[in-house]
Amino acid sequence: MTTLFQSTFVLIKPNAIQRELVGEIISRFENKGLRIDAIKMLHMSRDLAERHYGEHRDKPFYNDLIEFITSGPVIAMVLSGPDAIDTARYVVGDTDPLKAHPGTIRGQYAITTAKNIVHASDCVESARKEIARFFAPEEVLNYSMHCRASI
Ligand code: FUP
Repeated sequence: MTTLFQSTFVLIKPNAIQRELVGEIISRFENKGLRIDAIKMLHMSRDLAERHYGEHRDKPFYNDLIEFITSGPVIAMVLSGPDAIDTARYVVGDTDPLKAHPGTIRGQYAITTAKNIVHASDCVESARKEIARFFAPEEVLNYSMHCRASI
């Protein structure tokens, strides 16, 4: 299979910040070999939350999802590397923490789907849209990791 150098979008959700898991979560991605190209802390507005989760607007969990994601600060990141989209999803684990492997972020730290600690883009098109939704082009840096053989 061809390896593509990609960028993906990751969001650390409010409960992860409340539980002081930010360093641990970022380390998981760094240790895997993904590069941080952009990072910021923000409190999502209702409007931004509704745009981010627009595809779920007809689902029964939608209102709770919007309430939760706007309940406190989040950390938004752009990560890049070989097959970054699938790689980040692999590090994150299944949407349902009951199905997520214990070595994944959700497998280790989440107990409900509703508060599953972290979001990562699921495809190239979502990654492109989500990066653009949270970051201006000049906020996303492209640089080389001189010391790292794996990238
Ligand atoms: P994912 O791409 O893994 O974040 O999963 P989805 O896009 O399917 O879901 C987005 C968010 O909706 C989840 F992170 C949590 C919420 N959700 C629920 O609360 N209940 C569900 O049954 C499914 C999703």
